[in-house]
Amino acid sequence: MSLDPEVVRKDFPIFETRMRGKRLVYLDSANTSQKPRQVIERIVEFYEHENANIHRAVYELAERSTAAYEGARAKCAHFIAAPSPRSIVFTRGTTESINLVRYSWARANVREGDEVLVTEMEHHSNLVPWQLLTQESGATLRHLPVTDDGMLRMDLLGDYITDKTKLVCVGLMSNVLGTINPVRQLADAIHAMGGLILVDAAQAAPHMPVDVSELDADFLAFSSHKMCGPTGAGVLYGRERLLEEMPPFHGGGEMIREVFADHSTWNEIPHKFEAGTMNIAQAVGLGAAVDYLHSLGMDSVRAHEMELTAYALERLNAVGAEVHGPSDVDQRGGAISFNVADVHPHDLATIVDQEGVCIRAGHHCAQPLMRRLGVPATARASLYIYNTREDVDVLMGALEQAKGWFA
Ligand code: 7TS
Repeated sequence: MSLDPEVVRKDFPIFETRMRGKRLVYLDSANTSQKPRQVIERIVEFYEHENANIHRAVYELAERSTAAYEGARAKCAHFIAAPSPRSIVFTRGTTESINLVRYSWARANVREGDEVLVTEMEHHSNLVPWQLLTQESGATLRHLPVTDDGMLRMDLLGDYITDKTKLVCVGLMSNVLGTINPVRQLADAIHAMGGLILVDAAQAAPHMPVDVSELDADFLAFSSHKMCGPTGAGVLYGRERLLEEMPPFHGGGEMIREVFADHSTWNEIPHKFEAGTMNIAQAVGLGAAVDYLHSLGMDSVRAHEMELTAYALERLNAVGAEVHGPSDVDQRGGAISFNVADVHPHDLATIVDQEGVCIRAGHHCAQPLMRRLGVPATARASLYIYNTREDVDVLMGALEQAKGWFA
């Protein structure tokens, strides 16, 4: 089933809003996505008909809210082909999911002399927690280099994944380069050494089918707000065996089984990791976002983005932009970073905004990658299900204008 972005657009009320009197051209979905009516209405419905705290009361209303929340968990499990909802922990988002692994699994398992491997293209969310962990534990943090065209140096794997490596932390899709990384190959390499792999799927989960078994991921993180869902919700998938063994993250209500004056015992997974009152409505909204994406079909979502990315790359090359990352759409998603000679990315973003076009400019929370690319910042247009060729054309017209101003 192919996806018609003009039809999809009609599900998103924000596109009725005009920007400076013009059509809203939203090309910043790698940052956060827009929300379809189906998700917005589900959240309203929850607050109007189901709202109560979860897991703690016997009355009918609390049973409804608990069913909505746990139903969302089951949807998320299905979305990434996880074997059981028990392996799905709700968090605030990718950043919190990664920090959960840092504080819980990694603190208990990574010691002085061990190594943690990240890549040169990680988002700060999948880098800074590992800097903090290795500084604290005396372990060594290593960075798998990136080629000039934005691919991982897989030829160096033998040097970077050794019997000292306890954890590999890698993004499935880069938020800057769009690169889809060979995560399964990395998983096989680290598993052969007895270590684990954590996959940052913040950019992949919204844009392509993700299957934790196919990837052989030990941990996988994603955020609701980048995939049509509300802010304040996200997922950490973990293998059940690992989650069972791991110490808790936050302490408080709901994550306990029994509490004594001086010690406590823990609830079963995944509740052991969900302390206090969670973002219930947001999790329910994430469940609705999963339903929405399923109704489109993740294969169709990916196919649409490949087609539109190919078009955007062709047009960017034609206006003489320097595009970073792979040129083959089989190897990349629709987050497209570029520089236009002599025009600072922030100026570009400001000029295209005059035409109602939203793009991001800056370091995209990937400063080490900017240094590797040899640029202080890039402009980034990122595509999603509601973007059309017309959106790309408007951007290109605006870029031509910007070039003219600085010529
Ligand atoms: N990992 C990747 C690959 C990301 O792209 C982002 C957010 C995160 C982690 C953090 O996600 P959060 O939901 O916890 O904030 N990326 C971007 C971006 O590219 N522009 O703004 C945020």
